[in-house]
Amino acid sequence: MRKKIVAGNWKMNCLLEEGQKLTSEIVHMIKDEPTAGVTVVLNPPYVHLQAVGRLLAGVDQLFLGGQNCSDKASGAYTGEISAAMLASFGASYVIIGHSERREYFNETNELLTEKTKQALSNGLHPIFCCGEPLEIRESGSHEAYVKDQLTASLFGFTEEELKKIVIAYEPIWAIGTGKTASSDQAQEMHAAIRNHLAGKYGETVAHEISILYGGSCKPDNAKEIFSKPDVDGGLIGGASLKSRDFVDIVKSF
Ligand code: 3PY
Repeated sequence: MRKKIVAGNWKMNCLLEEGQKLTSEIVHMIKDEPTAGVTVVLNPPYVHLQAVGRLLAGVDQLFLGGQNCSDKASGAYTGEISAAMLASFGASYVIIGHSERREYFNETNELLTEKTKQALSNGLHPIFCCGEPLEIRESGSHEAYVKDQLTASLFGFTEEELKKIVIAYEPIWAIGTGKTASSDQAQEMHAAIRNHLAGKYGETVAHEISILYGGSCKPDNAKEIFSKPDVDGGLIGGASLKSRDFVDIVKSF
């Protein structure tokens, strides 16, 4: 059985107290409401990792994650945060290659391989993001585009390494735009991604990989999207900043 995962990507939002309040509310709701069988990951900004991690401690289902990590292990890289540092704060996951990082910080497929290596060698599960911009979707080459991203960044990893990676398919045209891929569009891409993984690593491995949908996922569309056979959860942006919405999404399986 593949893991069902809902991960909140807070992006550059929440001051310390807001982040603590949000986390406490999520912790209480998750404890009080049945969401068994879903792994929930909170990915706050780096500076809140310790405070959020303390609030998550001891809640079985809840895990801490980073939004990024360095491609380097350590050294004179001012402003960078290593995967080992994230792990030392109790993180279990790290988002790699979000489209905002690819676009605004020029992160390339090659760099993302190095970041993924760092994450894996420090015991973190990378949540590896892929997805196409609007013009690629409109040209009809979205499957090829996303497959190329995965091939370029991930296909050098061994089977054992790949099994630790979570894939997040996030069509860029659905991020922060209020537009969502339809559940059929999501299923089509998730199935294509799984097929692509199967072509390299075999069906058994491909069926073990959780593939999350991201891009304006909300309580009112999560149920429909999560009902699709190849959708194993979501990477949630804006709605992860509202405890009620986020937990309702967690309850959408
Ligand atoms: C979104 O839903 O907007 C995201 O970018 C999730 O990572």
